[in-house]
Amino acid sequence: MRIGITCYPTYGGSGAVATELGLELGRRGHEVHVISYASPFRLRGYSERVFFHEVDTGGEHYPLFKFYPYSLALAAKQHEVALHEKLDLMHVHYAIPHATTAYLAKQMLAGVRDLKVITTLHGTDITLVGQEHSFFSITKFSIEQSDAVTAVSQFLKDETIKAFGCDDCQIDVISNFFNPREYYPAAPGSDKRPTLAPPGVKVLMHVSNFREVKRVADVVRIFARVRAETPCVLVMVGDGPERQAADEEAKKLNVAEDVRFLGKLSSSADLLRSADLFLLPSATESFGLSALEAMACGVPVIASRVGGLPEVVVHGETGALAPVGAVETMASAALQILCDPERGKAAREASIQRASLFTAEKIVPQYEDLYRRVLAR
Ligand code: GMT
Repeated sequence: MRIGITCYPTYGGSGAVATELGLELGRRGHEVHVISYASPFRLRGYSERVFFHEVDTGGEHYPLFKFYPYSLALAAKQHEVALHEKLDLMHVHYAIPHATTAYLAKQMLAGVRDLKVITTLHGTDITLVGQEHSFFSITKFSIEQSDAVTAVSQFLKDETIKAFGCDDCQIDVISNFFNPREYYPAAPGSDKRPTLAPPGVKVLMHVSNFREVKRVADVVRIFARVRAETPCVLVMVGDGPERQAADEEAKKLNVAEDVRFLGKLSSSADLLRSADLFLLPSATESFGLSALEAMACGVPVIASRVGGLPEVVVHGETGALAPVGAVETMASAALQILCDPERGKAAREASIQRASLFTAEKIVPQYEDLYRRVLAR
């Protein structure tokens, strides 16, 4: 198939999933055209059958525009690529504005070809932004006009139906996945652990875009509570608006010397392999791709019991779930895993086992099936 993919290129789960999907589809013989305003952070180097098309973001050219109409430039680029590359379908990730621009591109192409539009809902496009008054009607319209809609968890499907009331919308749940070539447990002695902490010191890790929803100050609070009981360091991968708040919390709690902010990395797999525990105390999370990637590396997860996280993390087996903001509960669950070797080993094994349900090999064919069904209509 000839497939267009549009996603946000920035550090975050939706861009990561969209790019990993594109790379996997390329490996499986499809031709993939990724369309966005920058090359997505996980699209590294050359990959056979995967091509990137950059959308102009305007710069200083048009004094008439107070705001550059990026969405129109994107729709025009999606149409241009679909026409010239003879795309069968456009798979957009994150509804706003991608599902809307793809709808426009589809209408522009009508008469030449019926470009099928598949929209994958990822999270805040439904739970936050899409429900804001200014975006509600266009988000609902764009979802309803898509030829197929997928959600990354059952939670997100239910939320979409609840929020937008599209009872007859057919939404397929296709879970996020990981690439086992990159995310796998460490072989003894092969990890980066010695560069992160001396022997006997535990490594706690968090990976995110440090948005408010991630509650990174809670990550630091949980760490401080754990550190009071056992020697450990906290490795923070990523960057975003709440980084300073996390930094300040670490100073306030007198743990800053053991908190390392590594910034944005295109892959955290090597680091995850060196971790003992992953923390994801988010306010909401439609799936929690970073938790899945940690589990794939054999790292148990302590997370909030919200959204789609219970579909990934199994409480008491692959880590623990607790109410949002329950720092004490999360810290004591962390200590049980870190300080009881039997429990830690069981949680690591259970994490690997659980993650194996979400490999690319199991999930990507579900997208291919969906594409075939939509093209056959
Ligand atoms: O919806 C978002 O917040 C953005 C998105 C992203 O680009 O990081 O994250 C969402 O999509 C990921 C991939 O499907 C999920 O793993 C995240 O749970 C989800 N984030 C939230 O729901 C907050």
